[in-house]
Formats: sequence, C-alpha cells, structure tokens
Amino acid sequence: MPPMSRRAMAALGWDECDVIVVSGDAYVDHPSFGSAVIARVLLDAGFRVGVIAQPRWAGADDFAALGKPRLFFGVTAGNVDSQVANYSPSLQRRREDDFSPGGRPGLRPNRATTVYCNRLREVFPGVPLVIGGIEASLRRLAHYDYWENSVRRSILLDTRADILLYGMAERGIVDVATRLAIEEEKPQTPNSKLQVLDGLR
Ligand code: B12
Repeated sequence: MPPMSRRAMAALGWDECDVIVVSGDAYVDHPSFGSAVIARVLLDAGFRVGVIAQPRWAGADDFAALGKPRLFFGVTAGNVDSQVANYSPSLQRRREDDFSPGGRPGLRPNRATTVYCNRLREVFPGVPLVIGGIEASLRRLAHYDYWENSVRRSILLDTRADILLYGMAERGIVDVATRLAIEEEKPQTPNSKLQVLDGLR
C-alpha cells in the first residue's frame, strides 16, 4: 500500500515521493477506487508514490504533509464528481458520503479538483499538476453544469493543471511519470519541464 504519512515513507526508506496522489475519497486499497489503481500501477512501474486522502482544504498543512514530490501531483476529486458526492439531484446537501469514513459528509469540498489544485499551487508553485478521474474527465471541455444551470469552461482553466488525463489512465499516468523522470535526469533549463509537457499533448 502507498504511504500516507512521513512515518510510513521513512519506514520504506524514502526521503521524498516521486508522485503524490491527492484524492477526495478516503483511501481504500481496492481496484474499484481509481486513486488506488493509479497509485498501484505507478508503484508497480517503480515510482515512489504517496497518497493524501481527503485533505482539509481550509489550510495548507495536509497538502504539505508528504513534502514536495520529485515529479508531480496527481489530483482527483474521487470516484464520483464532487458535486454528485455532495448534492442530491434535487440540489439538497447529502447527509452521507459513501466514500468517506463512516459515511461522514463534509470531508470533500465542492469542485474538489479545482480546490485541491489551487491549494497545491499555493504551497508548491512550479510542481506539475496532473488531473484525472471522473470529475476532470467529464469537465475537460466547456460543459453544462447542472448545479449552476450554466455553461462552465474547461476544468483545465480553473485548476491551472498542466495535464488532464481523460478516462482510464493506467497507461497515461505511467507514460507521464516516465517522461518527466527522464527529463529530471537531464540538465535543467528554465523551460525544459514545459517542453516535456508540450510533447505529451
Ligand atoms: C460500479 C459503479 C458504482 C457502484 C460502486 C461500487 C463500489 N463500491 O465501487 C455503485 C452501484 C454503488 C455506484 C453508485 C453510484 N454511482 Co456509480 N458507477 C459505477 C461505474 C459503473 C464503475 C465505477 C468503477 O468502479 N470504476 C473503476 C475505477 C477504477 O475507475 P475510475 O474511478 O473511473 O478510475 C479511472 C479513471 O477515472 C482514472 N483516474 C481515477 N483516479 C485518477 C487520479 C488521477 C490522478 C488520474 C490522472 C486519473 C485517475 O484512472 C482510473 C483507472 O483507469 C461507473 C461508470 C463507469 N463505467 O465508470 C458509475 C458512475 C461512477 N456512477 C455514477 C453515479 C452518478 C453514481 C451514484 C451517485 C448513483 C446514485 N444516484 O446514487 C452512486 C454514488 C454513490 C456515492 N455517494 O458515491 C456516475 C458518476 C457521474 C459523475 N459525473 O460523477 C458514473 C460515472 C455513471 C454515469 N455515467 O453516470 N456506482
């Protein structure tokens, strides 16, 4: 299982992670949880992966808990869109969250992918952000938003993420990590990371 604390990282002999996955769900080490699948395929490919589950978004501490990753943060709202998790179709606030411990509501923000990315940008400016999962995938283009009853722009603009992996991402995430790792090993120029990100598009 990927570490979720500094202590668990130290037990593995890691002083940093290559990739840190941030999710709006509790971490459940099971293949029906997208964040677990993504963390596991990266671990299997040899990357050091940590997980931050349901960070408290009012402050920065939870986002900084595992330090700065060598390659990037992978960010997902969780198994369903955060608006779907937080509101019923009649726009009532849900009293339970099936992907939180004990079904407790209120542990993920509305529009979680955007909130998490903006916090990460504050704490670790310059670290690439790779977004994915249902929320990012279905909001990848301009789209109708039921909750606001309006057309919203692509989530890429609100999150200011570097890469959006649409749909199933087992192969894509390993590809991104591998390319950024190769780039890390080369002598750095100010724009070298950006060039790799361009090459992936
Ligand atoms: C199985 C399932 C259920 C099961 C869940 C069983 C369980 N314990 O897991 C049950 C029947 C309980 C269920 C319930 C509901 N479901 Co459902 N469910 C599904 C279904 C069919 C598969 C989900 C799944 O297990 N996928 C496997 C995982 C591994 O895939 P994944 O999470 O998508 O992860 C992949 C990618 O998203 C990406 N990814 C994931 N995380 C990350 C992170 C990063 C960093 C990156 C880069 C990529 C990435 O890579 C992963 C691997 O390929 C999907 C439809 C579908 N085909 O996806 C609907 C779906 C998720 N469900 C949906 C809905 C609406 C619901 C309900 C709200 C229905 C209701 N009205 O009650 C409830 C939710 C309850 C709740 N509060 O959460 C919608 C969500 C829509 C949305 N916009 O969010 C979906 C998409 C169906 C649909 N098309 O409408 N569901």
